Amino acid sequence: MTKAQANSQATIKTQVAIIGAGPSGLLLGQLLTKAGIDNIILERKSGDYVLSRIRAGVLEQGTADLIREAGAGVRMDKEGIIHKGTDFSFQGEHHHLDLEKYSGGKHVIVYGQTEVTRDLMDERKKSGASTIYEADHVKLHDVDSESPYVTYHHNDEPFRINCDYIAGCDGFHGVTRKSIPQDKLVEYEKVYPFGWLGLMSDTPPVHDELVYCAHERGFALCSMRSETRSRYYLQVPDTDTIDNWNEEKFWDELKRRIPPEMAERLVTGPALEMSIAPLRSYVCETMQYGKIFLLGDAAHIVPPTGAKGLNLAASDVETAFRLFVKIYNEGRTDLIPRYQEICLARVWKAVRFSWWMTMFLHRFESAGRFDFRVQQAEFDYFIHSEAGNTTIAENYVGLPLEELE
Ligand code: RFL
Ligand code: PHB
Repeated sequence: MTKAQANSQATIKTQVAIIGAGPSGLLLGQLLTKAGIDNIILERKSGDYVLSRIRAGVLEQGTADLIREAGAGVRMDKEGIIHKGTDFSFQGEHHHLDLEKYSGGKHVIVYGQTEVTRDLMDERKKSGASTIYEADHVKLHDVDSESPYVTYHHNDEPFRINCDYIAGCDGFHGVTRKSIPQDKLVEYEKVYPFGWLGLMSDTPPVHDELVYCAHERGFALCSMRSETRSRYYLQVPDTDTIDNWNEEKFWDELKRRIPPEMAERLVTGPALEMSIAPLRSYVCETMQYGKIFLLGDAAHIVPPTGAKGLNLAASDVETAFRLFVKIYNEGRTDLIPRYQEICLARVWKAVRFSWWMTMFLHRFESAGRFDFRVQQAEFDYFIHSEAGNTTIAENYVGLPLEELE
């Protein structure tokens, strides 16, 4: 445990206590450790459990740069696949969008969240910084005082961490946001009436770019993790559970929603994983309170249609990290209010884009014939206009992040 000192009361001292070892917590921890700022990560689950969650697949260039800065980019640069374009289909008609051309030369990298997490875990292990997995009953105390602390149980033993700041990287259902007084929380939420059923398989991807498919039967997405591993999604009603589905039914439905020439060459195979994720937009504008900072899914959730969740988490991490460096190296606590201002400006733009992509591409049960024709006209307009291509491309590759000062 670097710099942190344990005493006989099992009290540990650190500068930043990080709650959650998902990508936000691990990335922040790695950057802080490299900058000489002591930190401890508390994670409720085991490391293997964290790695078993299949989630994001698309990294913006800014996210990739931050992962490199954290010293965890070597495998990403070797195995990640650069995508200079992305594809759309409407009722089976296939269109290519040149991301590079319409975003001023930018691209995205296809590299799974699981692999990002694994690389960050490996680097953390090498650095000797402390991560406590299977930390139970994590509780935050005196968060608006000069001496905040965190208590938890590990192997049924109680522990206490005295710290300067608490970084809540514990996802949507975490404990950190719940530790902010309810009357101080400013929240916004929208729940969509459907979810995404995802299937991962060791089969070659059906296309060399991602394909976002709008169809009257519902949305579908063809994605990938490598040249031999595919990831596909289907829009399903929010009332569906995994018991409503099996692999054969999944592949049959996918073939109906993707362009016919792709359906013909689609290689199917056994599912490595199948799960349903609900779709929601949520923003907690109180991203900082007392000594607490909220980062990533702890502060905001977007539907996955814009591939923005992990990338927003990374931009929160970048802002929090630059702020902690200013605080510890230059005593600049006056910059603390900037955290929320900078993050929210980017968050709301990504929330808007993710909402728009969801409305643009999904089938709404409540929509009538008129709405469907308007959706078709909107698709036609966006896909065939320079302005339409530009607005999708510049949002998809990621909007810029403001500096602290
Ligand atoms: P995480 O990953 O949820 O990690 C939070 C961690 O905190 C732990 N935790 C606690 N630890 C201690 N004490 C407690 N009381 C705790 N409560 C919780 C949890 O166990 C967990 O380990 O949040 P983080 O780090 O902010 O990362 C956010 C991303 O995971 C998320 O935004 C993305 O996965 C969203 N997302 C996508 N994002 C993209 O940028 N590009 C994509 O292509 C993309 N695709 C997706 C996605 C999310 C999806 N699902 C499942 C919602 C595709 C899907 C299907
Ligand atoms: C994924 O590969 O998991 C993925 C890709 C793009 C998205 C959402 C998910 O928009």
